[in-house]
Amino acid sequence: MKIYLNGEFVDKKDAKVSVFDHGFLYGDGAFEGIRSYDRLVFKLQEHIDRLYETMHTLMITVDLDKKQMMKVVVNTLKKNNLRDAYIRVIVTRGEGDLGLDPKKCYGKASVIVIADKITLYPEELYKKGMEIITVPTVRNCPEALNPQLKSLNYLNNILAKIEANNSGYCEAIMLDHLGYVAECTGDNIFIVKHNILSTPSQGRLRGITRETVLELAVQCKIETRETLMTRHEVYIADECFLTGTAAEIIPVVKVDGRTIGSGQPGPVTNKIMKMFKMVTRQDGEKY
Ligand code: PXG
Repeated sequence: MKIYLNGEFVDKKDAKVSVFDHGFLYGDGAFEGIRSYDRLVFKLQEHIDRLYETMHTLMITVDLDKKQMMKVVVNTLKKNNLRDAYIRVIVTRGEGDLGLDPKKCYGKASVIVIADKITLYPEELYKKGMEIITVPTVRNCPEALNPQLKSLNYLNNILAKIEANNSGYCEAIMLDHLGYVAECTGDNIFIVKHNILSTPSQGRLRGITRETVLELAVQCKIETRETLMTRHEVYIADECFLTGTAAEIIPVVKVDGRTIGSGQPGPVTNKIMKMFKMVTRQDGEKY
């Protein structure tokens, strides 16, 4: 495996960053998770745009412009000869002293691109649907650490994941600081009620898979809403599913012990899953 590290491709065993890198010391950095299907990188421009938006707010600059960054992603895939891949782009603040002050970082921002495979949930759950719970850890409030930032500081989500794991579940709903449904630990959430597809309007990452699903729904004339969502609305939904680059689209059939709809993946979920599979193999940056 060849990893892109600050301008060169190195072997996995040599892909190392300094212990003084503030990405390591403080989670001070940004990242993206991208997928490619059949030698097409899906929504590459959108992922790179979001990466640069996170970097803009974190005030991290890199030597590469967006076009060059996209080229690095494509070259990493070519170098590793991967047809279908999960790509992780990481930008850290770079090396500094032991204080948290970014002003004292003397190093350049580090840019790392890894192309590998990923499976988040067991394959059978994509057919049967999964059971999830709501966990006590609340999603970061926007005034503290905005969930729109895809930063290297993911402890909020990791704490929620630990709570899910401790209760025997592999995914969990996180509420926002007001008690509304925000998202899951690494996925956005959708519900279907009376053929209307809804997803939380706030407190969550603006997921690129989420945006794609909203577009696909419009294409097949399904009404969509971005709205405040309560747990009650999830419990009484006809269908529920989660979306994310790593997870793709996965049906949910039980939430906090309440069966959702028929207890099986519903027709809207199945339709959106089918369309997503098609679009990911048709659109994208060829390599
Ligand atoms: N919400 C959060 C909090 C995420 O981290 C998504 C939604 C989905 O966004 P996209 O743009 O991918 O549709 C994400 C991204 C993991 C893992 O191991 C998950 C993500 C990122 C990194 C790791 O579960 N999901």
